Amino acid sequence: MIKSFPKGFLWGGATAANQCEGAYNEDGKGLSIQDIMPKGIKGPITDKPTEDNMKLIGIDFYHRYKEDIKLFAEMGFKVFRLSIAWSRIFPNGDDKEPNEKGLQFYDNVFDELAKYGIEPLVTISHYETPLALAKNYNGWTNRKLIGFFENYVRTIFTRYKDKVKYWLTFNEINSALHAPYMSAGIWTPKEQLSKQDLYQAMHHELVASALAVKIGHEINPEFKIGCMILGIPNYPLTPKPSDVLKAMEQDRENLFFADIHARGEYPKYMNRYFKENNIEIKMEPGDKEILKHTVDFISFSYYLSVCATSDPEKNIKGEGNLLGGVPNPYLKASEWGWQIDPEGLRYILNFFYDRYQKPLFIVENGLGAVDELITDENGNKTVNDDYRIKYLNDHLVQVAEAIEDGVEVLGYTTWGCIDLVSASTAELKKRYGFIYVDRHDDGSGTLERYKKKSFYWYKEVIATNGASLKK
Ligand code: BGP
Repeated sequence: MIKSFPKGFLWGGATAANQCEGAYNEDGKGLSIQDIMPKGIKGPITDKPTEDNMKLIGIDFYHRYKEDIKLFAEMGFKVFRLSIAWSRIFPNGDDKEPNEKGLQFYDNVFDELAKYGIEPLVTISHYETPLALAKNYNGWTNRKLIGFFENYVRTIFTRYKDKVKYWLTFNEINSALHAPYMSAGIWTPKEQLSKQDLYQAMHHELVASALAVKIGHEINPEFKIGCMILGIPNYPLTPKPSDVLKAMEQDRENLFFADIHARGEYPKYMNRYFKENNIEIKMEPGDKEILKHTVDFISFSYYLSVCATSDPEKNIKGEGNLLGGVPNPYLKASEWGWQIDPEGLRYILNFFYDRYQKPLFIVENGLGAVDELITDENGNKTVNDDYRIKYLNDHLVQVAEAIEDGVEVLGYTTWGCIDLVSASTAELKKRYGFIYVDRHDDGSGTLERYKKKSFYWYKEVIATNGASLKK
């Protein structure tokens, strides 16, 4: 029997505004970069919102949040991760005054969560930069974004200081190197961006993130503010020393971001990388001091691991969320080609904890799959998603192992606890939820919610604080 989960462990689920809220132009909301990318990162950017963009309606969380939160409460959620859509609060990003109706919406959501004793975990920027900041300033390449972000975080920290304790600054901040438009609102096409441009933009985000930590702690010293990293361990494809070094290098591409957030300064290994790639980060006086405001905890998403090889012929990129990598011959993949590796979660938890000795929070993990809605013997519509139950069970068993190893884990929120529109491909066919939403890629569907088999399974896991998991 699994006993490792500590008392007060934060069990829950995760979403992002642009993937579930819909109401993309209601109550004063401005457009976000997501509103003109109907096919996700793999498709074209359009010049204005088009009807085939599933995110414009999402799953209508904006109007149905009460019903959804009630279902989360029925599962026993202790925490619910959501993001604030920056463009609901500052429609153009650079506005002087916030949009009151946008602020009110999140007040309502937080109040609803409070009714059930569910702790909100709020991502401040989850792939949804206001479009005007992308078009008029070229997103985070422009240092001015730091000031706009500061205004935004001051506004929400002040407004919600008694309602929200846990905050995350930028979702998967390391993904900006790979998806600069979606992740950092950079309008210039990726192919035209140099490494200099990208790392300079990243410097701006990193300063903004540390500034948020500083401001947050001034506004409410009780705040717990974390960074959010796309977690993806790189294993050497073979024991060849050059493969091991390659894995180390690839890991550092991501660790760079966690290192700065957790240690408060640029890691030394980047000096060489910057020199060899002609990168010179332009810093302003005071930047180094701001970076010293380190996070209270490290959060990360975890879906898969990849391999690294020094052999160019074997360096064939497999599928993966935003990063991908060389497939591991020992692992099986999901229907979308993401390699499933529960033990990798134990590994990365230990790895992060050894490196930083800061509490960790797994804020995304889950299986995107095609679900079939059926009618059971009692006439209820449901999904027999045993594959999802197995995926989550196996990962949680490894979380328990990591806790047993001594790792401090604050909580676990499964990605897309209710079906929502996917980030990378903007489809609804790829479902993650415990709750099925009747909406389809052709736009049809009633938006009704149905409980899947995994709904009852997760409820039991939470009620037993993990003891019902199967080793
Ligand atoms: C992460 C993002 C999420 C989310 C998830 C699953 O990279 O932070 O927003 O969507 O991946 O990815 P997808 O939706 O592409 O299946």
